[in-house]
Amino acid sequence: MGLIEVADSIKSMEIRGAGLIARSAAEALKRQAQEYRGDDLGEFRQQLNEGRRTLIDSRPTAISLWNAVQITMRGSSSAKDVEELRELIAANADAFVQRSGRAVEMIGRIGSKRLRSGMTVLTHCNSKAALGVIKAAHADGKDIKVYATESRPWRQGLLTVRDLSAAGVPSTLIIDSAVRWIMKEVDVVVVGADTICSNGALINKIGTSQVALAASEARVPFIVCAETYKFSPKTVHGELVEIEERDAGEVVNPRLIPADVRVRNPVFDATPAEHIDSIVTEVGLISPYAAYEVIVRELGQESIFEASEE
Ligand code: RI2
Repeated sequence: MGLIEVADSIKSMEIRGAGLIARSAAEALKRQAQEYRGDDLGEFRQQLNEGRRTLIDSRPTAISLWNAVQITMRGSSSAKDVEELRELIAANADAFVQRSGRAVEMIGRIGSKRLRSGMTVLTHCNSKAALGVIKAAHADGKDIKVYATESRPWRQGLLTVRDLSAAGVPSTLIIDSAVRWIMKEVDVVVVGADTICSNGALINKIGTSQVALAASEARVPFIVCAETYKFSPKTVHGELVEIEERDAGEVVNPRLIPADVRVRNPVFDATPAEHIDSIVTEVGLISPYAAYEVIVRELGQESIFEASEE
């Protein structure tokens, strides 16, 4: 798949999940670099920069995409010729993809320690990182049951229950509006992340903040699973995360409602740090209030500088 096709697939959500879009973007840049046939360094750089922009613009909310592209392009301004730049991009992309895979595995190991046998977990949408935690606990022989929300309008909950069923984890699908009613049977909520802000707020699939409110009210711990490349250096500069609004046709067939009725389809929302018990990252389980530290230590001052340049 060429870079434009990857960007289109991210936009149409054939490629989805904040981690997967990040890995796919890094690989798309690597392929674009490998396929460049000329020997003009300036032209090559320009093509890569255009590719970078196309990927970043494919979905606006998940910072994983921006971080992946930045990390893949890092050091490219000092390359002396086409070959050196090509090799740098390929090495950066490979390192990022490996890092991402290891991070999801590590999060599974760390997060699973918070799940005890006999627990009922509620998860929202379809997060590889969150499911990694649940499946790791199950693989450790713990008796875990899961409530999975449907996650309208895309119904990623169906992917979640299929994945859990294949792993042998008993799961029950519920509609999104059943969350507060079901919460009395839940011991812990485990969700993924599209972006973690420097103030510890979580940006994740629409409805996450309602799940967090219901969990907070019922004193059920709310755990977020996020690789460190899901933390946002842009938010350090006070930037607000753009919440993607998708086509209303994803929510309802326009022929079923009067023409004067407006339909909105925001696909992410923000959960403040106060409703988050902890964030499981590949470098450990942290308080949401340590988000700024994670940005500085794991993504580096360089990323904060790059974010200010955008
Ligand atoms: P992993 C998804 O977004 C969901 O919001 C999910 O919680 C998040 O990405 C993280 O997923 P979308 O692409 O990276 O379905 O943990 O809009 O797989």
